[in-house]
Amino acid sequence: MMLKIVTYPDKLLKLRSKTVEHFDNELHAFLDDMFETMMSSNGIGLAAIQVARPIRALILCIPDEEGEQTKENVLEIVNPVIHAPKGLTTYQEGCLSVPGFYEDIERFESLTLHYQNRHGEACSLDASELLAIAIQHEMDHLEGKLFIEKLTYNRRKKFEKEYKRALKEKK
Ligand code: Y12
Ligand code: CO
Repeated sequence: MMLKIVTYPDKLLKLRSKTVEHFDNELHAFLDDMFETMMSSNGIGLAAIQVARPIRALILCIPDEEGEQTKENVLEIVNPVIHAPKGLTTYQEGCLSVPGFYEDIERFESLTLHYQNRHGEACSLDASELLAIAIQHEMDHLEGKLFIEKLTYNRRKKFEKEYKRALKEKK
């Protein structure tokens, strides 16, 4: 089932998401719906709060060398914790909840992630490049934070002006 994506400035996006405790069929169906929603929206990452559920779950589907995104490549990440972040890198980020806006954001270059899968099993992975960036972007959503909050004062002002204008034009 396709879910509705919450967009800025909806206050829901400011909520801190809660730990997932039940790894049941309802969670599995929700993760499947998140995947369908992300793929239909041309996204590579989606946090549960972006579809109005304040739980610590996110999905990622980083395109392979051919630029293909497949269900086999999807990472379902529940209750994640970052360990050993290293280095810094900058990437032009976008977000399905802030449509049409892209900005350079600085993140850690690599990290180890501890998390649970859809069955509640403990997992870990080492991430670098786009995967590491996407993990940090999506984990900020779990804290109620958006990438635009990392902009300098002047860039943020420019964003608010452009975004408001775009919203008006859409109406
Ligand atoms: C690097 C940087 C950021 C992330 C987080 C995940 N971000 C996305 O998946 C963004 C997707 C996105 C897709 C758009 O295209 C459509 O909506 C059709 C888009 O364009 C517009 O809204 C006009 C913007 C963002 C991971 C890795
Ligand atoms: Co986002």
